Amino acid sequence: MKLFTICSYAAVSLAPLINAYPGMAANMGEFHASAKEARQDTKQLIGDLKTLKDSQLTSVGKDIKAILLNQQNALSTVIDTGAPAGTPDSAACKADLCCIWKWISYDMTARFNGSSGRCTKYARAAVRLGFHDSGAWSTSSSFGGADGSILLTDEINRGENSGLEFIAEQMKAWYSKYNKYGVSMADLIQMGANVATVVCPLGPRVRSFVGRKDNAKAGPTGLLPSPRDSADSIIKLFAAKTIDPTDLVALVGAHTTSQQHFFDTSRDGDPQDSTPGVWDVAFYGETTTSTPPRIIKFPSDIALSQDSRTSALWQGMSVQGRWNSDWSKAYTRLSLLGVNNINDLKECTKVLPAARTTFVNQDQVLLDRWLQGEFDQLNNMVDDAIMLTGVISGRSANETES
Ligand code: HEM
Ligand SMILES: *[C@@H]1O[C@H](CO)[C@@H](O)[C@H](O)[C@H]1NC(C)=O
Ligand SMILES: CC(=O)N[C@H]1CO[C@H](CO)[C@@H](O)[C@@H]1O
Repeated sequence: MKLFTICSYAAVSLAPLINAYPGMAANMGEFHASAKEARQDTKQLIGDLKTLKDSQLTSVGKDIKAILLNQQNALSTVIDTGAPAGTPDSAACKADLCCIWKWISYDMTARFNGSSGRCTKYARAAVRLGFHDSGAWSTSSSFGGADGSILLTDEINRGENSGLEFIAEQMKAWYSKYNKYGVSMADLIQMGANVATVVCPLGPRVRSFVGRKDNAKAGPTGLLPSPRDSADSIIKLFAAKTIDPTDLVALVGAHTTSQQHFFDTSRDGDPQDSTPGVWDVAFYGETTTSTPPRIIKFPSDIALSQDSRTSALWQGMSVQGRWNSDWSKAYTRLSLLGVNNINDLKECTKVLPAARTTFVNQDQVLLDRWLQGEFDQLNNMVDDAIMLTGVISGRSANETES
């Protein structure tokens, strides 16, 4: 039988970058450029934190306020590696708020982790779903945001949500399983995004809060971006959600994991950078340089990489530790849009799996050929092992008898 031989390893490590961030000499140029940009940003408070006095804040309220004001990041290594306190129906589990979330985290992790070591299409779609639920909100909305409405109403059928159907079905199945334990759809969606992010190799482990309220009313329309929008309209659209250029540039970096299906239906499965399913920073650099033919770049991403308000930030974000830290703050804000009980939320970060700070891409040789346009049949198999003997049999010089 012909077997594919692994003859090239692309290894990346996050750890040295974290140690180097933010002030080490090598990164100083980029850091200063973006720090200057960042000073022009105005960090706004949202929800109940806009009116509560410091003396009224809970410890979660204080931490979220500091994250929103850019005074601390939202990364955490706090982890509970033990088994849950009991089965979901047990008294022990009911007595421990995060117990049910531990079970949910197990279910989600199994769904989000691909056998290639990359994260699956469910993981990527879960991150996008988190954005599309909370993003249906602006400062002039009296409803909407991270309220579960994308799945509790027919919001999911809006054109901008194409491609989210399968994660919608999965999330509704989890809701049916866990809502009886008091879990809201809004929290399930946002926890889903945070589990997905950290299951993607190199992804940040973002502090995760629960206690959002569901809303059975569809969110306001016209508040999600199109890939053909100009940089100016996207910057303004996000500004109206209190998301400044730094947060915006960090958030669109999620396209590093992406494989599009509907932007160009004739190229189903084509990725937005050379490493789909990996939470690396390749996307930022590759958006501005020439890349293999299978990679599709959204015009909106190119526009943001070039606009005078975002181009220096785009360059600065291409340092893994910087991006993960900025992502954690930006996503915390995004995940709380429209939430008016932030001070009453509870923290269950400890249920998230451990971050994976290194990734060895064992099938890079085959991936590289796929990126050049070979092996269409792999488009929807990149998540799972791409080392498929049948697919490449007889076609590759990089084979060996075994
Ligand atoms: C700035 C404006 C944005 C535009 C115009 C945009 C547009 C798009 C488009 C067109 C797709 C491909 C959908 C498909 O054809 O299947 C996509 C995928 C994706 N987007 Fe965005 N997006 C934006 C911002 C964001 C943000 C803020 C996030 C997360 C916080 C995000 C997360 C994702 C993810 C994870 C995918 C991959 C989904 C998959 O692989 O199935 N995007 N986006
Ligand atoms: C995901 O799978 C990889 C192996 O492919 C494994 O090393 C990793 O620990 C798994 N991640 C989680 C969170 O279970
Ligand atoms: C046809 C092909 O993909 N050949 C590659 C085999 O592997 C060597 C070393 O990894 C590459 O240099 C060839 O391009």
